[in-house]
Amino acid sequence: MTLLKSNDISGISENLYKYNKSMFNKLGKSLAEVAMYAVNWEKGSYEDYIKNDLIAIVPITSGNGIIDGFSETIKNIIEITGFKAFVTDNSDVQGLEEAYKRRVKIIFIADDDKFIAINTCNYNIADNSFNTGRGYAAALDLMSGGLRDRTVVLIGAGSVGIGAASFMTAHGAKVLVYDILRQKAERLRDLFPEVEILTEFHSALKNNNLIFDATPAKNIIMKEYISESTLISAPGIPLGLEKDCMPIIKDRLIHDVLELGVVTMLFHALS
Ligand code: 2YH
Repeated sequence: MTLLKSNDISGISENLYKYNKSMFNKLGKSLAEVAMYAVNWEKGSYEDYIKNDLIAIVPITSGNGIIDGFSETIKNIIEITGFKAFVTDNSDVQGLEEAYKRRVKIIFIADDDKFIAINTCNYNIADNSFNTGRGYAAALDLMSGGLRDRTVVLIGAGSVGIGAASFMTAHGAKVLVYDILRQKAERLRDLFPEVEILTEFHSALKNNNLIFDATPAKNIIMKEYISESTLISAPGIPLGLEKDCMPIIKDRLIHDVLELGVVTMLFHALS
């Protein structure tokens, strides 16, 4: 799991408008609409939620401590969807107290291992890794014109991979999973029996044009795997593509540091 550094998130807030626009250009939907699709949102317009629901982000000091700019960036990502959010003045328990006193609907908190959004009314808990997987799978579905009966090579069977597989199998994709630890691939296959385990992903990447990279490994996707029809969803930090792939794939690549995962968490917590 990647522990974010201040450097990883600098620049996100300033570029949110541009990011939302590029999402629309690639997928025909805004960030919020992709997230709603990812969580199978069935509550219609979210205008009333925007009017009534307040969201708090509580900084957490445990482990490696507060990441400079993290909470503020989460707040800004949430606000691009129209919701009102604030970072509590205090951290940890006092921050939680502050959030409850202001009667917030959703609380975002993250330590070194887990990042969740809690719905204080219905007790829903939205996990960042699982929802990042779902959000990016929804993006791949939209970018490809639908995953039904299409083959997707899924690299990485951790919690992001599990989230991705849950969306993709539910939408009729044929998922081929590879993990460097076979046991993890088997655990994912136990959850989704229709998934097939790959023992070697290089030939699978050469022969398939839909790729989901759910690993934090560097340089595993090389230029030779990329054809004119290749589409890649890659939430991993750092990005798994070799540098020389970028000019050819950038318009057919979904990748960010936090944005889509956070907005998908929000809609999961609200649903
Ligand atoms: O970056 C992380 C973890 N790797 C989350 C894992 C979720 N997939 N956590 C952020 C820690 C934030 C810090 N405690 C703060 O500023 O509140």
